[in-house]
Parts: sequence; structure tokens; C-alpha cells
Amino acid sequence: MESILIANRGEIAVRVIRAARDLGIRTVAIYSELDRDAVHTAMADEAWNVGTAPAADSYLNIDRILEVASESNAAAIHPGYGFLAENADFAQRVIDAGLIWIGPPPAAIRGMGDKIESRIAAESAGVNGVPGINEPLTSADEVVAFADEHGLPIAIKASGGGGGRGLKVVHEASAIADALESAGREAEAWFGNSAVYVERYLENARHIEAQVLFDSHGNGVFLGERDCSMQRRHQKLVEECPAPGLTEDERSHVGELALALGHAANYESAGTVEFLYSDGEFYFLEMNTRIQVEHTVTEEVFGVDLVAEQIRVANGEALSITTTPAPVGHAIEFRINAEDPSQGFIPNPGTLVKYKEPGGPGIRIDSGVVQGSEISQYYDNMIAKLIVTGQSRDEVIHRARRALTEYEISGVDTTIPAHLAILSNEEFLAGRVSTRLVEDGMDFSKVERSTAPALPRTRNWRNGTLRSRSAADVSRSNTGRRYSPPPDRENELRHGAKHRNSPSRQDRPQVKELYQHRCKARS
Ligand code: MV4
Repeated sequence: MESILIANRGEIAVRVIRAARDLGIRTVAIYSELDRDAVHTAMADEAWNVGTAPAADSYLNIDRILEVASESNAAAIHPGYGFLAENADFAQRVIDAGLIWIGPPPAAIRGMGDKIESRIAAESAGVNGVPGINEPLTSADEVVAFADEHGLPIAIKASGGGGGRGLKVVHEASAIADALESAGREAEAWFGNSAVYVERYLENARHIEAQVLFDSHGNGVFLGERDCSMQRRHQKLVEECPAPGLTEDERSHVGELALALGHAANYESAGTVEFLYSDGEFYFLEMNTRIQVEHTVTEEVFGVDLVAEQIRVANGEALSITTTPAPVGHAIEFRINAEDPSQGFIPNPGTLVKYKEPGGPGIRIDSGVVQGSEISQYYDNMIAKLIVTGQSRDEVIHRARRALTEYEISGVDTTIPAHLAILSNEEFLAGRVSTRLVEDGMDFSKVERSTAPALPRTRNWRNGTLRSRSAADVSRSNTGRRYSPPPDRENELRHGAKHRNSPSRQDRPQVKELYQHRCKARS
């Protein structure tokens, strides 16, 4: 494989560029008008404009992306996550264009994308889902009968949904008819598929997911599980590997379930099988047919480059590892989003006026931004992922408090104060996580906002709290940190990342030189 076009932006585009470069592969970025000066645009060996800011015109513009793939002579396409990553039609069109698709076979994407079909696939592979009905619902009577047999609450889910989108929880029999009605209507509007199905709703469960990798030679490997119970409105905040408190037997059991499903589905590439874990049992929820945001914690604990494995497998090579290695230590990922936790995590797009990442032992940051970058309302508001690794969960927690306190971001509110609150939550600290903890067990309304303070702040490095200093404090000492003005953005654009126009065929040797030059500069 000589080159990869990355059909994505932000941190995951940067992550794929890094994996490709580690393998000596040329990279082609695409960017929207808004991302002309983005990190991923500057970092790739070539960058091509694919449209205006709205994703539908750029990062979801299949015709234009395939045109750029052809013009740039790309050999393969990596979709990252989100956007086109789980679009089976796109995967098929990539293959039909004679390109290598760095992802699972379109049939596997399609099969797992239909949640009723994926439940049937799982059960025929011996993997039990949450008790439910594997058929589209046709009447409220069926749901009432199901509730009579299995009890309330129940979940009505869109077959075309997933990730919690199109999920309705019903706690009373009297609410069934309305819930079914609105679930069907929303499913049709959001997913173009009105099919909905019913499951028992497990209230106090944990969300545990298994990472698997398959190649085209029939090899599959389980690379441990992650606990992703710490979510809010189906947005994950914190993910960890391994899942706290799971026994060795439980770990290998969930691995066997995930591998059985993948083999049965003729799966290839990286995939994640999601389970609910309740009273020592694993119940299949869905399979995500992409590299996930939280793949990083698995990489840290299992010492595997999952994106490089995706590339190797797509190239027809065998997996570099075929047996599950022993996990080493512990890793936790914190999603640093431009949101205000004190106001219900309301999105807070804007300019990163000050942006300085923490460092030191056990700290990995996957980001696609620098100081001065814009967090746009057009795209996901994740600024970065902070991945903290250590020998034990306890060491990770102490390091994470330090790293989150060391992080300097101003210009936008971030989830950092929420993470510090999680790191002082007793249930979390004890490893007693559940899908209810963030939403029902925590109050973020009083966390300190992280936007640029009017006065310098002092930090409590033990618990990460910030205290705004009084004017008197400041007059006593002039050494406190002050608000720093925004960087001269114009200047940065002139002297910083040079924008490269879409190269024509004749330009390509220069691009190659640029890449070689960059590689030299790096070595
Ligand atoms: C469930 C569930 C409980 N029972 N289904 C959310 C994401 C998507 N993959 C499926 N999800 C869930 N499905 C049944 N039958 C619990 C979740 C769930 C969840 C629900 C509410 C709040 C946070 C949650 C976090 C993870 C999973």
C-alpha cells in the first residue's frame, strides 16, 4: 500500500496519518473550507479541499472524496470514525473504484448496522442479547405482552439506530402505546427506517465493550475490554481498560463471545462488541464496525497499534498478533470537549485562546488542535483525548488529576472540571461504575468554569480544584499567571502551516520531496 486518503478530520485524521507514516505510507488529507488551516490539513503529505463547512458538502461528499482519491492516486481510504465510517454504500463504492477500503467488508457493516439483524447474528453465534424480540414491532399489544412476561422497564429501540440514538425507555405499561408511536416516527425521520424492536431495559448495568481484530486469513484476536459506563446522554466521558473488578474468567468469556460473533459475521478489521454487564452476565447490545474514539486505552494496555493493524489487514497481511497478550497496567481516557459541564454540558465552540497540553510519565494526548485553533459548531466539539496510563488504576487516577490540572485551556469551557469531579466521586474511585452514575449520581452544576479567569488562579494539585485569587492576593504578588491575549492569528497564518493547494499531476514529485524532507527533519 503506497498511500492512504483519510476521509476525516481532527484528532482521528491525525491518528491515522501517524499510523500510516509509521508504516512508511504517504498520506492524503481532505479538508473543508473551514479546516484550511487545521492540524490534519497541514500534517498530511497532501491536502485537498472537498467542500464547504457543512459536513454534508465536504466530509460526507462521497462523489468528491472519490474524485480526490483518484486525482491524488490514493491506494486506500481510511474513514476514521463518524462521518462515512459505517456507511456500507460508501465502503462498497471505495472497493468498486478499485481502492482498498480500510475497514470491515460492506456486508458486515450493513449486517451490524441493522440492530435486529445483528441481534439475530449474535444469537445464532451463541451470544445472547438482552432478552427481547428480534422482529420489527407491529402493535402495542406485542409490547404489552412482552412487558407482562419480562417485567418493566423496557427499551424500545430503532433497528436503524445505535449508540443510544432512537432509544426509548418505558417504565409504565400505560406509556407503551405513545412510546411505540413516537419511536417509530423518529426512527423513520432519523434513520429512514421505521423498524423498532423491544428489549428488557437493564437499569443498573455496566457498559463493557470488547475490542477485536480480524484479518482476511481467518485469524481473530481479542484485545481486552473497556468499561465505558461513564456516559452522559450517550456521550462517553471517560473510558478505561481493563474494566475494574472483572475477573480473569469473565474477561476471557467476553473475549470468546466477541470472537464468536466476529467469526460468524465474516468480520475483518478492527471492531468493538458492546455488552451490558449485569449480575455477572454479559448481554450483547451491538457491534461497532469502526475504530472507536476510545481505542487508545486498549493500545496503551495491550501494546498494540490498532490503526496500523487495520492498515495491515486491509493490505491482505496477517495480524501481527494472534493470541491475546497479557494486559499491562491500566489506562483511562478523558474526552476533553468544548462544553460547559456547569450548564448541562452545553456545547461551547470558540477559539482556543490558550492551549497547552500536559506531559510527563503516562500521559498521551491525541488531539488535532493547537493554540489558536477554532472549535467549530459545525463539527464534533471534542478538543482532545487525554489518555493516562500507569501500573495500577490508583496510579492512573493520581496522574490524571495532575495532568488535568496541568492542562491549560482558555477561550472555551471544557469538560476538564467534570473529569476532576469524577475523579473525586467515591463510586468511581471504588470502581463501582454503572450507566447511571454520571446522570443520576453526580451533580456538575457547581463545578468551576474553566474559561479564562479575570484574575490569576491558584491550583490545588492534590484534588485539582482551582481557586480564583482575590485582588488583594494579586497585589501582594505580581508573579501570578495573567490572562494572555489571543495570539496574532493573521501572523500565524502567514508564517505557520502553509496551505497547499490541491496538487495537479505535475506537482506530485514535489509533494514526494516534501514528504522525504519531512521524514528527514523528523529522524
Ligand atoms: C440499553 C441499556 C439498558 N438496557 N439497552 C446506550 C448506548 C447503546 N449502545 C445502547 N445503550 C443502552 N442500551 C437495554 N436493553 C443501557 C444502555 C446504556 C445507557 C443507557 C442510559 C444511560 C447511559 C447508558 C450508557 C451505556 C448504555
